[in-house]
Amino acid sequence: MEWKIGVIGTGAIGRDHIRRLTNVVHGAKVVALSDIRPENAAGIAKEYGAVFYETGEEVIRDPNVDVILVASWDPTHAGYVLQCIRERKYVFCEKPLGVSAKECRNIIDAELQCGKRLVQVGFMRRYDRGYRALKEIIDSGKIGAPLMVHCCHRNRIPGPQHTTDMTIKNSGIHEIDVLRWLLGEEYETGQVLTVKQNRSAQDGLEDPQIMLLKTGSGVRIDAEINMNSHYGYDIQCEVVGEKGTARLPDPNTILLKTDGTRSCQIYSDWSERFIEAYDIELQQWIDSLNQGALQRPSAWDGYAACVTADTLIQARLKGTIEPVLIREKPAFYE
Ligand code: ISE
Repeated sequence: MEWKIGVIGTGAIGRDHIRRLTNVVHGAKVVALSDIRPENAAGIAKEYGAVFYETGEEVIRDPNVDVILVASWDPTHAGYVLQCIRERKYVFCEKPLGVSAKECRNIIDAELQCGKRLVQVGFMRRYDRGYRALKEIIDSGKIGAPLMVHCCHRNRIPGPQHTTDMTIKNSGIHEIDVLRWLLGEEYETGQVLTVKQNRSAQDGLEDPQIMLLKTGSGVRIDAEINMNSHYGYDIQCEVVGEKGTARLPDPNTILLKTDGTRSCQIYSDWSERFIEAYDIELQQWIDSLNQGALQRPSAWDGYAACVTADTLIQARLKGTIEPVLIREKPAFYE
């Protein structure tokens, strides 16, 4: 079967997903799209032979559209996802699921009421080969129980709209999700440290920030979220266990030895670094639609990540350590 997909948002990630759904993924066809910049989206619609709509609502309502992919501006995600649930259409929503825990709670309530899982959230790191290998090692018990995790998430430069809150809610949210998944537990408390600020950070942007999290079993996590590394896009994660450590591998790159130097390329952004993870993620999403059994990350995972991000933002503003208060998980999401 070929799933007819409507894409909302044709910025960097939306456009990349349209290319992927058309040229890489089997069993999918992009048939409709929209974007707040119509001049941009109309051209892409023409290029891919899709119908162009002025609004995302029209994409969702189109009877020719079976399923939706939301890749628009973060504050619009929750509204589109709720409309998809009302229309009983499957929806893949790029992270974050909403810009507040409240928005995500509304999505969970709507999905529970509908009685069918329709939502998958685009936390693509769970599909990355390196993170999967790391999870296998943790689960095998080879390094004993995890005690600490040290992470860094470095972007070369931030986008022009980037804000201090987005460092946690749009960037650090990847660490929040992937570490919940790696460790298989929820967070208990969160705190944010601001360190000496980078003078090249845009006006008003607090950068870098360090997120500190403690899980229910007491694992301590520190994650540097840095928007101005200048040298490249660099994702690191090391898990320290009772009997050993395990570190996320760098992606495959050629080690070059020439002119008395050793060097290797560092990717410049997430679309290169996680290209394979995105491919696998969307192929598996389509496969799961065929099987009628959605995989995770679910709306619940999107909610848990958002509660944690909200908590960290509060903790940063107040300069305190805050409890992460996640509501009881409904059996529906087990
Ligand atoms: C961007 O929106 C992403 O989702 C990337 O994966 C992340 O690394 C980057 O920091 C975000 O701005």
